[in-house]
Amino acid sequence: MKIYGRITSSNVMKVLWAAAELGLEYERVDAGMAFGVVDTPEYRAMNPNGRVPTLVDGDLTLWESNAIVRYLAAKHDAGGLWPTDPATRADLDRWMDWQQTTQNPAMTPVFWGLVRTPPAERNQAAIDAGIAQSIAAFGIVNARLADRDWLGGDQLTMADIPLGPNLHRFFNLPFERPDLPHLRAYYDRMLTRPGYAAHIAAVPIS
Ligand SMILES: N[C@@H](CCC(=O)N[C@@H](CS)C(=O)NCC(=O)O)C(=O)O
Repeated sequence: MKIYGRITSSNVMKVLWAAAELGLEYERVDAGMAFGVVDTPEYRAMNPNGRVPTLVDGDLTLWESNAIVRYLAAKHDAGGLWPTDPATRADLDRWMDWQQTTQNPAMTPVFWGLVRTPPAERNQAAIDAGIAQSIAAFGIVNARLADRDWLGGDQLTMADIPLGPNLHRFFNLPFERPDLPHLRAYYDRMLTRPGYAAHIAAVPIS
């Protein structure tokens, strides 16, 4: 199995954490930003978006990080990370879609503004709007976690993995956050997972 993508990408981090939870062996190929690769015809043939991550597993070439997490969980841990009951799985799929369509777009201007833009060039209004939207989005997760340790209940599932990288950014970027005790306990729980510690918490936010 081959995973294309630089380790600083939040979307690559999801796949690396999932692979660690599943105990999978793979070769990782640096790609994206300073590494280039993503604009080559060979890479575009695998992933026409020119983005990372891309997974190659035998005859399957797959892009979209959450689809990759879902695939790996289904292939290697059906009944565990990937629940077999359709209603249970739909509940988790919903959180994964929400991460891509609601949570991540809120955090993107905050991350880009505070980490990848020099102070003199920052759009503070866009950063502030992103912070407000991120607090609102993570407030929804905080409420969900009032009676459970993980999004799906008392076990880590595939649905928790996509939130991992942005949760680390949320708690470590320099802005004011309200007290979100269930969310903070969730992040602390993630930090105890060796795959999260190695592939997300230990990687500089850059
Ligand atoms: N929806 C896609 C987004 C992929 C994406 O935008 N990846 C970013 C990194 S997080 C990227 O490729 N950036 C350009 C680059 O690294 O060259 C996914 O979840 O896989």
